[in-house]
Amino acid sequence: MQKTLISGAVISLVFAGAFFSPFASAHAHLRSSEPAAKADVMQPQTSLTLTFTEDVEAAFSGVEIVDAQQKTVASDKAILDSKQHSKLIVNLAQPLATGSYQVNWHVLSVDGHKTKGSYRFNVK
Ligand SMILES: [Cu+2]
Repeated sequence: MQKTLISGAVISLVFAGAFFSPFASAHAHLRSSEPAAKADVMQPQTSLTLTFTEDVEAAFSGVEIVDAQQKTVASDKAILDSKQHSKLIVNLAQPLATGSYQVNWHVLSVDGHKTKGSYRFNVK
């Protein structure tokens, strides 16, 4: 009886490890963005998309856009793409004026890990 319980517990641990370990090291890093990092954008920009390596929780994730004068650009709260939960969409209040912008993002991955980063792009 005792032996059965212990081996049951060991088997459960092995299964739990096999199930969780692929996710444990897989934090949500920025895979790509639109506009892309360091891009020079010509067309009017009314939204930004950020695609991560893992699905993220929109409620605990955010994107801030600041201009060259360190002023925050007015935007809606980042929302998840309805079909792709690794993609955040930020709609801007107005198209971006010519200039240099920095995007500061922070996300909570569905595995419970927080990551953050930033990148820049230019509107020509
Ligand atoms: Cu993680």
